[in-house]
Amino acid sequence: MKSFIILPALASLATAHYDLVFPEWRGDSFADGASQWIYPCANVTQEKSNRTLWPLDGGAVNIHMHHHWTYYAINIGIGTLEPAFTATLTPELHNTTGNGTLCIPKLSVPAGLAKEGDNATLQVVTFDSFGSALYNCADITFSSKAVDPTDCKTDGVKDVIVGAEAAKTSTDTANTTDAAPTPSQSTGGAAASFGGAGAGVVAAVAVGLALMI
Ligand SMILES: [Cu+2]
Repeated sequence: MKSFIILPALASLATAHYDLVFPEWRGDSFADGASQWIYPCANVTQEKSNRTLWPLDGGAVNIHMHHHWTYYAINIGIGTLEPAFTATLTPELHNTTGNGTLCIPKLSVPAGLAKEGDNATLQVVTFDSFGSALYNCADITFSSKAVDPTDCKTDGVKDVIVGAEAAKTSTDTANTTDAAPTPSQSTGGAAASFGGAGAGVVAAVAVGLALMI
């Protein structure tokens, strides 16, 4: 009986999800036969073989988020044909709130991971607090000739590293015990607004839970 309650909720979520704008995704994961729920690349095959040149030390990623909030991770597999995603480019947990576009201007690739001319696949994973995950992939070639997109911008999406606000707040608290005022104390206001953002994230998570239920 429970599945009758859960399935309509999943169906409504299926109308949203996200688009991978840059690097150009492997293919339209909203098309028939594709589903972003399917690991590892939304059941989009490499038949069209479109590849985007991407800088050796990492490049831009532009995602159009349709959900109110999500966690995300971006993984990479080096190789041409369905490489295994053995490395992550997001070692810290990211949380976005708001629907709109997220531009990561330069997602770093660890030195030595790839060399000129290597093919690879980027896997973007968005997931909720239950671990339900959505996938999209983009096939790339590492190249010194890669050109950054001119239209990558963040609009309507706030991206935070989970736990970063708490760490920053404790650092600022430590700073206030210093005898002399320091320039870092001027970030107190920023810390306060970070705290506000943290509350917003909690609220957004609550909204997300409400939507899932
Ligand atoms: Cu969705």
